[in-house]
Amino acid sequence: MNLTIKKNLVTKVLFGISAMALLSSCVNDQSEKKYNDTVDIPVNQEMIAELTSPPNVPTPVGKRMAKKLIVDLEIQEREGEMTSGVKYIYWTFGGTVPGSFIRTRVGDEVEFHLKNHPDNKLPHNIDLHAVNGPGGGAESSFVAPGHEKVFSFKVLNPGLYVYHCATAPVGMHIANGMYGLILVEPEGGLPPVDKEYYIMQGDFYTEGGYGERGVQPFDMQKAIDEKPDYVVFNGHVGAMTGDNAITAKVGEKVRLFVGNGGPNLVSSFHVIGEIFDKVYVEGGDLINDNVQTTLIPAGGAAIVEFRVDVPGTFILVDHSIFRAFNKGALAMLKVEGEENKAIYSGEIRDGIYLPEGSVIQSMPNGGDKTEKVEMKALSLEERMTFGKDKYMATCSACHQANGQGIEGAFPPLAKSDYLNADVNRAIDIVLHGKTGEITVNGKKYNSVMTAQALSDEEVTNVLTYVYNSWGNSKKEVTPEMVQAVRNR
Ligand code: HEC
Ligand SMILES: [Cu+2]
Repeated sequence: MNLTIKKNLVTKVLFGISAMALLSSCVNDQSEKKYNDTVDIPVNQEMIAELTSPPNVPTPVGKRMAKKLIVDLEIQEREGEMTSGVKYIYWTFGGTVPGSFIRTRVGDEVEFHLKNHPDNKLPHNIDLHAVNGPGGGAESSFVAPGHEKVFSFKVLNPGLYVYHCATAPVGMHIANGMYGLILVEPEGGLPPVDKEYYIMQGDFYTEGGYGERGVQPFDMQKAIDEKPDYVVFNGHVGAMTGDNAITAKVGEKVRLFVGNGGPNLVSSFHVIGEIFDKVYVEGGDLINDNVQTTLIPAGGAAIVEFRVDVPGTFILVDHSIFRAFNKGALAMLKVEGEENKAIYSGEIRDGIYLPEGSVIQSMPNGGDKTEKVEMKALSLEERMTFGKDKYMATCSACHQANGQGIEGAFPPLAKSDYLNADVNRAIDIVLHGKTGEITVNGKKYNSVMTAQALSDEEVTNVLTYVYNSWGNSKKEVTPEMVQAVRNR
């Protein structure tokens, strides 16, 4: 009943708008017509919306008729893990970051129930970019802990939309994870594909730097300065890597619903080793073909589609690349199936280029055996200090700030059984690099570590630091040990 009144109101307002448009001889009558059509789409039945946690999405709408769609969403403030050993208090729509995925079609009448869990500390609300109305629903949904607000809206425009909390301080509510996606499918639904996934980027600001342990509170100043410690997909580092990677089979068509909650950064979304066959630019009607990297604004989204042609692990990144390798904006798509040598040959030949060359390249200036003029550590304490500096400058880009590594790409040094088993082998790896399959703490890695251009003193310091940190075996490495390995 309430809805009919609203609908009439909307029609009247729209009528007013189209009259005005006519007066100002607006040329855009095509889209104006579509607009009126969607307002007039009738709804008869009622249905409870299926809501899903990332990276999953609800069943496609397909050919279903427009309905009254009941969305039941609960706000939860809860502790989660940003990265190993780092806790963060997330504010969430439905218990996850990003919040539950909502799937609708044009013409649906959404009856939105926003519940604020009684254990929560703060009031919240919701602004859905798919809503035509004041604050995108924010004004009608402001809800205190232990309460529920109900409001409804007619879904008019197809596309992929962000929703977020808009309670002051708005930036802080968004920075704590209060965002998600609502999809509005066109009449008849989006064309079917084989796999669909939900990914959303967000930037996080903590008092401690990247990887600093313990419960990390939100840092307002860093947020204002737009200097995030973490930039991640789906709420935390590694949410979609290793065992949590999304999957597909060779030949399948994959559709990713990609959003960006911000609060600050825009995303240069890219899949390493894939080309997007199709991008619904900014989540709207415009389709761009054959795209390498697509820009996703803060508070915006895109739908990207591609067929996976060959097996392997494809890395999803924000191509502002330090965010990927140093702040967490890295996810994985694992594709299984038959090789296709016509599309990708793999390594055909590993030719020797330099007479004394090896598979492993040295960094420029590498392998320099002459001792530079440098400060020698005089105590274990000094070794640890120099070693930590060197670690942060050289090793942390791959093995991460507290040695936790990145599953599937860089093995951990923290509590590494491989490291602790053999100190001479570790020295050899730092001096000469490492390639080929190894198993570290039960997980396989098969990648390349380049030889590090470090002096004997530097290798001694960095490995002493590594062995005396993060629960490792506390071995002290000496320059003599390094020299012995270098000369053997
Ligand atoms: C460019 C990325 C990169 C950098 C920089 C790097 N490593 Fe590695 N490291 C790797 C990869 C990849 C492997 C695994 C190689 C393989 O699969 O055979 C590895 C393996 C290791 C291993 C053996 C496996 C384990 O987890 O115990 C040790 C020890 C190690 N690295 C130490 C270091 C130290 C110390 C530094 C800094 C001086 C460093 N690495 C710098 C990428 C890197
Ligand atoms: Cu909020």
